[in-house]
Amino acid sequence: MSQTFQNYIGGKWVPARSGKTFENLNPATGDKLGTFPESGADDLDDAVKAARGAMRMWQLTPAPKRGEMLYKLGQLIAEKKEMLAQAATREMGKILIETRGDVQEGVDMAYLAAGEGRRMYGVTTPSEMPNKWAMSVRVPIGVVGVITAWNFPFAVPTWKIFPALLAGNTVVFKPSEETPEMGYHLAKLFEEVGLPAGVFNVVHGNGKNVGWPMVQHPGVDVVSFTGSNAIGAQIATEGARLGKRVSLEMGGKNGVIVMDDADVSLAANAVAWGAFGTTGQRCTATSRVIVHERVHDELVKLVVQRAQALKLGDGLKDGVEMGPLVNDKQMQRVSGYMKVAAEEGVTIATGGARATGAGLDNGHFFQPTVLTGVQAKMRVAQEEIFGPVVGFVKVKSLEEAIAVNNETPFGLSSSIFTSNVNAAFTAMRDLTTGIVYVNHGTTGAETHLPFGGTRGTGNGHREAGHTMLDAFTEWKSLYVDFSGKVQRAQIDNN
Ligand code: UN1
Repeated sequence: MSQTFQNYIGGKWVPARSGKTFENLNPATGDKLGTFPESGADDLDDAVKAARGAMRMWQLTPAPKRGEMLYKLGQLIAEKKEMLAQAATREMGKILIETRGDVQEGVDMAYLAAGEGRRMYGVTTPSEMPNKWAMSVRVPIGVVGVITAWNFPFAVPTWKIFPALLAGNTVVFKPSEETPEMGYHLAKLFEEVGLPAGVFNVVHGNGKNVGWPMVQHPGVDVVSFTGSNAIGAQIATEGARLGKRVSLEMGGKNGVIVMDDADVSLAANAVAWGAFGTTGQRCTATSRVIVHERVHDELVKLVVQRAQALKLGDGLKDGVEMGPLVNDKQMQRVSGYMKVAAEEGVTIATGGARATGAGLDNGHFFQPTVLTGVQAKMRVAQEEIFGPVVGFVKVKSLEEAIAVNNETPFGLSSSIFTSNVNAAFTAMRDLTTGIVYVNHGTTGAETHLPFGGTRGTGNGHREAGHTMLDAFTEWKSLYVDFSGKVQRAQIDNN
């Protein structure tokens, strides 16, 4: 039942001008799911023109009205949650309870952004002069280009697209070519709620032919990107050269600290969920456990048990607990890190190889993997693997644990398990990541708090939460002088 899909440009469904297409495959079964336009710079240009054409009308639509549209969209997403979750599982592999969560984040984000339509607060402040009035307001920037990854094919685009639209920008969206169907569904939902033509556009295709022309297009004012550091760095460099606003969300190497006073069984469950959920393909995935030597062996034993008990398979099937990696490239990458682990003298306590057997042979399945004897500076403890692999680093104290956690090129999420309130507050103060959890794993950020990280994880921006509009608005300061005189500020007002 493979279907043919199209781009959504200026309110119309159109193929790529070149007529080229690509296939969308199910990573669990290898089945063909659909054919999508393999677009190029010409299609992108059409979409940017449509977005620029709709800009003025959309900016002049009152923000509460823009918000109402997002509210209706949220309701529609909620109604279609199961259909959307199944589509997401089919095209990227994670299990249904996780794709339901992914879609639910879209609902939450729609309601959050909708409410913001009736706030969008500016700041008023007194003027330093008599009979003069001053305030500052947020204004939209123009056309926002959105480029996202496949691991959260619904939630992450909504963190960017909903605030951008609410603020009065128009959007051109390039979904990941691994998850194009979710991009199609989002456009279809916007069409159904009656979003005016050109306000939201989708162009399918790869990074080279669509993403890069989007970064370079003079009609795109802001680029919001979630993906790898290598690509993010290129976008930042090019964006700086062209004077664009660039918001980047990139990798993680998230650590869970487990102290000797922790509930070890709780920590083991959290580590297993954080490391193997979404098959480890989250930027917030737990990839390091920084554990006090007194509870190390007990924790390793419990996490290994949980890893070995996980049922792998097609995420649409009942009882399956972990789906496949998204494609063969990821399989090569994760397998490659097993060689690195061996070279570094790390012990593979469980897993370490492709998973095979009934129902697994046509998919990209990898065994849940636990590495022990990892040292803080090893490549397996420093580089993002993006698979179901977690490494244990043994430490002797809280200070050492915090130092180990902080010494990576990334700074997205971290966590501490402890029953000592002083240790918890010390960690909250000293862990240098954008998100810190206490007695909770590294995944599961909520949409109404800022999302993002330090160091190589980003470039200072935070998505969602009360920071959701920052990447997508400029500040405008307004002064009104009603004194009837020329009043001169600062230097000569005595
Ligand atoms: C991502 O992996 O890009 O906090 C985002 C979490 C999710 C978001 C992950 N809500 O794990």
